[in-house]
Amino acid sequence: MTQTTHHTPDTARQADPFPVKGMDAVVFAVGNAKQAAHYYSTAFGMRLVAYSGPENGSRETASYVLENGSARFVFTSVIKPATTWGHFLAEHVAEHGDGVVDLAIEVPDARAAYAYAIEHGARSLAEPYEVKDEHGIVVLAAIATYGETRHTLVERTAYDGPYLPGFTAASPIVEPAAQRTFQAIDHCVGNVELGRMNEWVGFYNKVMGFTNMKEFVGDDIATEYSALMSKVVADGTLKVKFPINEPAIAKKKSQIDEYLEFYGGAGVQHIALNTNDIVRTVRTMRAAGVQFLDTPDSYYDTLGEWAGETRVPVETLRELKILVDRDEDGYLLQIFTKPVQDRPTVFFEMIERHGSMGFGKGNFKALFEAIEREQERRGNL
Ligand code: TYF
Ligand code: FE
Repeated sequence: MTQTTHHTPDTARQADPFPVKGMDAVVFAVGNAKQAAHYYSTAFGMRLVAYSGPENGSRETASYVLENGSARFVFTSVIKPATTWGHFLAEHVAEHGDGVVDLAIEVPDARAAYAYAIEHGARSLAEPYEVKDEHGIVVLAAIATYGETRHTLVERTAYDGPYLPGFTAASPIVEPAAQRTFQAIDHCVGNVELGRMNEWVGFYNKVMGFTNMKEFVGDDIATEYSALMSKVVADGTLKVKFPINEPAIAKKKSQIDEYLEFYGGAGVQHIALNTNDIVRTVRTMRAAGVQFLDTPDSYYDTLGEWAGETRVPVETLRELKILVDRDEDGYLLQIFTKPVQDRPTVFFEMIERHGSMGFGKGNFKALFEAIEREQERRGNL
């Protein structure tokens, strides 16, 4: 069953088969979580809120929990593998480099969500279990998605601690900026192997009852310039949005093929983060050394003709290389970082929405040309 969601459908509220509260966390397995926590504090403006490591009883792994508004990232690295989980994480980093192991979803009832998912064909990675400490109880379960990525289903209604039982509260690594650089996770994108996009879209349709959003990149755009196909699935309230990309056979080597080659298979490609002041966000992040994709001046010369007026003067957009897209619902401003590790794999998007619930389809040409310039510089085109 494939449905198309334009806005929140009325039917979704009546009988949501898989209710979600939102993204719980994006969990990264990295080679050096201590330094990653520093980068996401100083360059992305996040705040360290919780920690687990040898000092509080976790001898196998160290995990740093960073937040910005409702967005939560967890960086885990292995100190000394002892269990299956430690070995899995160590091998994950060896094979994929720094990357996302878990797109954790907060649900009101983890047992019910897990049961629904398994009934509808999900592969189990962890049956529902409880973890508890003095802050309360969290119920967790996990199912597999593309590549070696998982969705942990997190029920935290009986818990008031800093992240999960076993974690202790921690203070920011540096003095946090007065204003946030971003405040929520907008969407999490997966790259899957050639010809498997529809299979994974079907997975989310069946296993989570997610429906397809109207924006997609099909054959037409793919062969013209993008070298990828893309569809977006979302829960009925649009709090969790997962675009899925696959490579397309085009004139040039697909950026998705480059990712699959260097990541070693399917995985998370980019995380988009909501800001309500993208100009301030980009200035702050650039000043802290974050590198963004370039956009040629020609993009801004014709911008007014099709994008119309936005909150931000074109000259400021041009200065900072921010992209604009407009549809019947409104507009959005967006920009993409370069990959944030040496492998050309995971990157981030900053997005400021004004009505539009799209993903920047109008920018695909400019964006993909910018990505291809980078691919060429890396010798992968
Ligand atoms: O999430 C999206 O669909 C947009 C567009 O390699 C996009 O951010 C799609 C594929 C890609 C980069 C951006
Ligand atoms: Fe995106």
